[in-house]
Amino acid sequence: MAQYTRVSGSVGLISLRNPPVNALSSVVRQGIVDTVKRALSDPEVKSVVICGHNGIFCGGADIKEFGTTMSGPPLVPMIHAVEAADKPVVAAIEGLALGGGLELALGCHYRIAHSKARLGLPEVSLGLLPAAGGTQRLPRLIGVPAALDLITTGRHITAAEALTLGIVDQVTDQNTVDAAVKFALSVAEQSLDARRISTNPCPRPSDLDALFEGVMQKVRQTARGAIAPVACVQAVRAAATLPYTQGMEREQELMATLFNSGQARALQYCFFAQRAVGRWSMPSGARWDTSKPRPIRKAAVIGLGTMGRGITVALAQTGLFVVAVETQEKQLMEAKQAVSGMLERGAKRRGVAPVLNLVSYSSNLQAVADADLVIEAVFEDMALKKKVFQQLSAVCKPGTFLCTNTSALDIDHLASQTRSPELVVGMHFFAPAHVMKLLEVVYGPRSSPEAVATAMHLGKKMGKVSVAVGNCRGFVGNRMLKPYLEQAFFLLEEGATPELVDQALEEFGFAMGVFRMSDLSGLDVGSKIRKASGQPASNRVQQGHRYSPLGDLLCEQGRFGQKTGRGWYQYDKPGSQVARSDPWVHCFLEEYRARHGLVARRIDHQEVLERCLYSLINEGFRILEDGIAAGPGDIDAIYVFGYGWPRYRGGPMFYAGMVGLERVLERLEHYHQAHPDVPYLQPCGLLRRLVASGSPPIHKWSEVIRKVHSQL
Ligand code: 3H9
Repeated sequence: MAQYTRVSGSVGLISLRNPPVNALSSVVRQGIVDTVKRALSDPEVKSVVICGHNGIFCGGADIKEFGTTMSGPPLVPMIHAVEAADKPVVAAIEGLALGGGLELALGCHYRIAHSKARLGLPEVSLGLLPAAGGTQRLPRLIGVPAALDLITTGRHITAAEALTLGIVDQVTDQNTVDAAVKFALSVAEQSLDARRISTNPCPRPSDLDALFEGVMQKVRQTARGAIAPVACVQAVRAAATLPYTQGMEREQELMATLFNSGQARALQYCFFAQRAVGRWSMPSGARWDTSKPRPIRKAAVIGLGTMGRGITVALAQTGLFVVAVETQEKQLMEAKQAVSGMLERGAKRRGVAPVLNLVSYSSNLQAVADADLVIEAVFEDMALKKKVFQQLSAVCKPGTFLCTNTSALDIDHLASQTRSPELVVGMHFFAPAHVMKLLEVVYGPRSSPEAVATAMHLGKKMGKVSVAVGNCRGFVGNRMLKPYLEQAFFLLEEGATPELVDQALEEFGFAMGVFRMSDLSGLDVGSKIRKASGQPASNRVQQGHRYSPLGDLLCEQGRFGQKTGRGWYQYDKPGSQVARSDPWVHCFLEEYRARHGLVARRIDHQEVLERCLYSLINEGFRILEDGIAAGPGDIDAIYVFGYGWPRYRGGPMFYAGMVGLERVLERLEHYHQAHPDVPYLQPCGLLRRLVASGSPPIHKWSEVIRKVHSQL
């Protein structure tokens, strides 16, 4: 709703009230229409201030209303009515003015912002464009290039930047509403002619065509198939080339296309999935989010390889004291330098002082004795990790949480090495750990809700999307990756090239195809792990199932990926990132096929996508069936934030729903018939159950999953 009072004698004060972010729900829009009318018809009122309750101006249109039947007054005419007012209307921007919130402010005649406020038009990240006049007013106010930047990236800007760009008229450190009321009093009698942005011409850049061509090219490249950024450019172009009314028509047309697209639905689903992963209950019924996290003041990291270094940086940047331990002196010195460099570069980027003093280094495990939480990040070897956990259990003060950054190993096995298994959880970071958003928090059967809550809370403080998952080999992300990688190898055996597979996946929207990604992360790591688990290379059958040793055979040639300058591709020099096709790999594949009597056949993009993605999705259903992930949204958040799954496709489980569960089932059946020795292609029981239940929408899968669990 919107509350109305008269202050300082002649200022009508309208306050938006819709916690937590004063989103423009139908009730709020109705409230604005009513209170603006009231202020304008009150002869005592000479000017109006619009503010938001509770320190937030407005977070934009109410996303929860999208996809429902909209009631209440529409946003566009509501903002027009504000702009058309014959008394000055001042927006008092505290906290946030985002999306429709900023568009409302642009409809006001003046904008005063608090110095800590953030402004932006983030609609593009929801698959939309600022369709309440934002694409037409902003370029008129700040020029086409700056508007294009803000609208196509959706980035939030500070009040200071907004002032420099000319979006706000004044920035204050004082009480924003008081400053806005004072301002409103000072402009009460002034002409509003030049203040109605929609009536002003849009500054037309001289090189308009070249400008838009350049921007469009850049946007298409970074969008990788997302349609909203492209529509944003088209809408701003309309502002620069058409009169306002026609520009608005174009804005609405483009919005209608986006609004009804699967991409907008997927992106909005991701928005809510990202927030929902923090609210989850353990299968025992104990809710970790109601069991309080314990405060962590001092953390420790054991093992300073790539992962340990990244985790150390991420913890220190959160403001925690960190003890970084590496038993090998040489590696410790190198790590110290690397961590300091990362902290300095990060601080420079963010315009803050580096927090080098928060990190202390030691080669002695005793140094972690008084840490509240320890994250073990030594090499992925169970025997080594077990030893570290035994030592930690002996060294650490009682109550210290012991976490492991393992990407696949059994958490419970590690917990059993300690005196207090309830304090053991997995904290699976993704490389580089100070950059990647995802954190899998893995609970074993004995992990206490307090330990899970503490790890989840710490992850959130570190700016991660933390997802609680159950304990099984590979947890959620890597468990699903296995069939995906396996299919990619099988496709090579059957006649595909790394280039063909990668191209299909990149066209689908992945930032990198599976082989380019393997070259980046290093082929030797997986190979070493497979060797450690006793899997013989070169064997094409393992445990009665088809297996491809291609990755291991490549490693035997010293081709570890980018780091050695050779992998599935060739690179100009070790460490270079520009992948070039390598005839050696093609010969290697031909020889391999000849050796094993395999006849290469033509493989198209569709088969690549179906086999790689559907086998991954199939494993996702198994994970839901096993109760390892709480729901499809958790799996999708993991894939979007940790594995480069294109956000505009919503994550693998959402994508399965978009494709149609019957279709996924039918294709899996087809491929399993063709490859009966590949168990990952055998459709999972839950998928069959969902199809038999009429393929309900994704938010109703939980009902079917509950039934499956109750029958187990
Ligand atoms: C738009 O405006 C379209 C128009 O141009 C044209 C229309 C014609 N609506 O993120 P948090 C909820 S599109 C409904 O955890 P934070 C959120 O779900 C909109 N609900 O907190 C969560 O609920 P819960 C353009 C919203 O402090 C709670 O608020 N605007 C909305 O980390 C707290 O959120 C945007 O894209 C909303 N608009 O971050 C802004 N916003 O507690 C989207 C938030 O039940 N929002 N909620 O889980 C954000 O980016 C962040 O939420 C924000 C706060 C920065 C505001």
